[in-house]
Amino acid sequence: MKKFLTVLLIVLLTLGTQGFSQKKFVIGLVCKTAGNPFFEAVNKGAQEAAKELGITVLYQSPAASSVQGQIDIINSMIAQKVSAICVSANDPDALVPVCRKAQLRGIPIVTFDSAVKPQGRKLFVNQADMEQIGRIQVQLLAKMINYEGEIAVLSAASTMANQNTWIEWMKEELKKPEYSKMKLVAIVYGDDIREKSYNEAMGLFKSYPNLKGIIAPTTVGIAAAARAIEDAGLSGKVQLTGLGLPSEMAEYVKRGTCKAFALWNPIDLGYATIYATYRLLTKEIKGNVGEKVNLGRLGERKIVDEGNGGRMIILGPPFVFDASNIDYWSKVY
Ligand code: RAM
Repeated sequence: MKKFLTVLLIVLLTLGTQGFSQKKFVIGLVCKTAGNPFFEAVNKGAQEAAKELGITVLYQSPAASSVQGQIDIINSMIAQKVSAICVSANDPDALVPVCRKAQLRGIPIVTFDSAVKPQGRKLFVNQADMEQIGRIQVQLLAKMINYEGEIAVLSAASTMANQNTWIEWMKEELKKPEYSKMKLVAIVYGDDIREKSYNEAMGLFKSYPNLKGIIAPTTVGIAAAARAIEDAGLSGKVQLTGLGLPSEMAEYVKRGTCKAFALWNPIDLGYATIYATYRLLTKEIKGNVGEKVNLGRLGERKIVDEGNGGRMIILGPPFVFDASNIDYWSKVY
């Protein structure tokens, strides 16, 4: 009898730890470039979510912002049979075939930050409203240059969907009468590579000696442009705004090289992306419009129609950083 009870206990304990425990999901997190502090912060939030949910997140990015590099990573994740893949895409179209291949094999694709086209994914976790992000950067720069003068955009790669959409909204904003004396003279691409972005900024100063301001809607680009402005002795002459990491921009804000810029919380973005993907894997949500998604400490968000056949959730509005708050935020991300 004693022996029987011992065996029963062992069986129950085994069932308790294996049979009844949750499936151990492995989620791939594919970012645009390795070594970009923005994605390091995204991964921090992703790992926080993974810990809370008891799952594994595999963080991988190509060395440069390469499209083929992302395709290769996704292919190898498919071969490893991961449970799902989250991607910030270097190209919205070129990644569609490999994303479809994953989905055909039962591996859902969730894009975040920079989406692939709707036919290549289940859901897009969008940091903030695209229109707002685009417009706010023009509004910030306009104030700095008194609504007058030549301006340029220093973007990431020319194929990146998030930057391209924001630039379209910048152009829309610039159509308003209050900006009639501002002229967008150039859009250049630093590919989210520090040195290339720096050189592109230097090139702008040469080609446009009357340049009054730069908008860099990329954390790599804005920090590189700030360094270029200072190295060229143009602080105060060429104004700068865009999307930056407070930790990288603090010194430039303090020296007045960049008076204000915007962003959202990349840690929360990574956290939310993993939570939303987990909810799909556990079938708590299907990814349909109107469904509520529980995002852990961030609360709930509703899935909305993107208007192009895609489905997305939006985290919140962009946030503006300036001398009044940079100290606090530079310690967070
Ligand atoms: C860069 C990347 C990323 C973008 C931020 C603002 O780090 O291009 O995709 O969202 O900038």
